[in-house]
Amino acid sequence: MRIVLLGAPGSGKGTQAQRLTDIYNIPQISTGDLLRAAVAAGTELGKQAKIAMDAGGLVSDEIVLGMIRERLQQSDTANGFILDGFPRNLTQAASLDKLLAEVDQPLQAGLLIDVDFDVLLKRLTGRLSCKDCSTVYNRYFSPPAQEGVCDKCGGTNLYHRADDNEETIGNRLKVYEENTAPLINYYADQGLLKRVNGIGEMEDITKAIQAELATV
Ligand code: G5P
Ligand code: MG
Repeated sequence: MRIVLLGAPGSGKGTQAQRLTDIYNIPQISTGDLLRAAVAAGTELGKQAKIAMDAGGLVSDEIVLGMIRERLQQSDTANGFILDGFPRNLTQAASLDKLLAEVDQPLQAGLLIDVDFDVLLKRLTGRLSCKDCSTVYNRYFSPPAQEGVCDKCGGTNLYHRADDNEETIGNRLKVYEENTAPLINYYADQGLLKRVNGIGEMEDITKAIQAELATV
C-alpha cells in the first residue's frame, strides 16, 4: 500500500502512521522525523533545515526531495509506505508522482485527517515525543503510563518539540493553509482523496482509516 497522509500540524498524522505501520507492515516515512534527526546529528543539511523549522516555515524542496528519493530506495519500501508530512506543496507532490511513475509504483491514496483548527493548538502544546523511537504522547490526552518513560521502548528521553510553541505553531498553520491544503484538491482531481474525521478516540480514527483504505 502506497499512501500519503494529509492533515494540518497536530491532526494526528504521526500518531496514526505509527498505528498503520503495525497493521500493514509497511514503514512510516516522516520528513519531519528525518529532518529532526539531521538537526540532532548536526549535519550540514540539518543546520540548513533548522532555520526553516524553528520559524515554522518549509525546508527547501531540494533538501526534502533528496531525502525522500534516498529513503524510497531502501528495501523496506518494497511493499509500500506511509508518507507523513510529505508532500507539503504542489511542487513536492508533482515530484513524488514523477518519482513513483519511474518505478511504476503510483500512489494509491491521499488520506486527509480532518481536524478543526481550534483543537490543534492544545494538541501541539501538550505533545511529548520519544527521542529514541518517535512515539507520540500528549500530556493532557494520552500521557505515558509512567511519567517520563516511553511505553513502547522504555526510553527516558521524552521531549517537547522546539517548534511546538504558540508563535511557531501559528506560522505552521498559516504555511499549511497556503502551501499544503491545495494538495487536497490535487489528490481529489486524481481520484485519490480519502477523508476521515480526526477528532475522537485514536482507535476509532484508525478503524475509519482502515475502512477507507480497504477500497484501494
Ligand atoms: P512535521 O514533523 O511534519 P507537522 O507540523 O506537519 O510536523 P505534526 O506537528 O508532526 O505535523 P501530526 O504528526 O499530524 O503533527 O500530529 P501528531 O504528532 O500525531 O499528534 C499531535 C498531538 O495530538 C500529539 O500530542 C498526539 O498525542 C495528539 N493526538 C493525535 N491524535 C489524536 C486524537 O485522535 N485524539 C486526541 N485527543 N489527541 C490526538 O514537520 C515539522 C517541520 O519540518 C519541516 C517544516 O519546517 C515543518 O514545520 N518539514 C518540511 N519542510 C518542507 N517540506 C516537507 N515535506 C517537510 N516535512 C517537514
Ligand atoms: Mg508528525
